[in-house]
Amino acid sequence: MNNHLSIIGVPMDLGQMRRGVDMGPSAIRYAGMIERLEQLNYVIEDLGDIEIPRPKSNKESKLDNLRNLNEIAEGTTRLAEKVDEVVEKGSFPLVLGGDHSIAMGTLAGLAKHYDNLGVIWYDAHGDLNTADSSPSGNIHGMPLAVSLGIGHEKLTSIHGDEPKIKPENIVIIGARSLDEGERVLIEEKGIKVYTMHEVDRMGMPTVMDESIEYLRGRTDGVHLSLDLDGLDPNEAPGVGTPVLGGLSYRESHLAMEMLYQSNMLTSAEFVEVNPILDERNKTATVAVGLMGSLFGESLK
Ligand code: NNH
Ligand code: MN
Ligand code: MN
Ligand code: MN
Repeated sequence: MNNHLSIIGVPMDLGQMRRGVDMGPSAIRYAGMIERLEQLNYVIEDLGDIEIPRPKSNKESKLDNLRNLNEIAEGTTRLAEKVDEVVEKGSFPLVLGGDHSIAMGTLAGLAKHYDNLGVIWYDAHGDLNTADSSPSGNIHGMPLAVSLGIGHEKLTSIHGDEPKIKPENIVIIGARSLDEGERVLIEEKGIKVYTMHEVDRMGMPTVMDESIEYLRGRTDGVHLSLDLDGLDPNEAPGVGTPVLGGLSYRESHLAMEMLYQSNMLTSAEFVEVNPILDERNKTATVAVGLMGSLFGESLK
């Protein structure tokens, strides 16, 4: 693994309706992220936080079932430029959310450097909605669709007009809440999904072995987009849209360890940590623990 890490905080809460997720980057830093990673002998630079615009008044904010569209496009464009820069100089981007809408920016920045970027989407949700299929108008339910080039032009054109990823390079893990339109898209595009049903039946070791093997053959880089609500709300309560029956702490650690051992990861983001909804910063602490495993802790 690249031993230069660049940390980018994204205090974004505009992609959903629970305030507080903008404090995610602070909560994760406060939980000791830098110290934890420094012990693993990485060269770390903390680039601080991306500037995110303030939301408009409520009336203006939900045009076309896309809440805070313009502000999100602006903030994620800044993130894309930063991620692009970091990869350009040969460092590993580690992005801290913020709600999951930020993934549109991360993937747009990465897309400038990979023709076949692999994406592991670790999440209770598919985030494959469009304005037409979204039950909420919340853009954090849309970033995977947008990155495939499906959605509002203002979002699909962030940092480049081309689709940022291809459907066959995606693996979704931990899904247990998929909207109807998302199921249709998964079917239509042939996106690989390990729902909780598959994780329960096959076990995490097989799910990760298969995912790694699947991506290794077809990708030239792999991004981990980890939504903390992929974990069970008992273990990660500080998230805006908790769904029962999630991945355990141990399963998630194993997944991170196997990703480290695969030696294929080229970028990562940890999103949806909301310290206001949390219990004593537990969810940020879990995130930092998972980073420890992702960056090689168990093997030292
Ligand atoms: N699918 C729902 C929506 O589009 C919920 C999305 N919430 C998430 N996604 N946290 O990861 O609004
Ligand atoms: Mn570049
Ligand atoms: Mn998500
Ligand atoms: Mn989610």
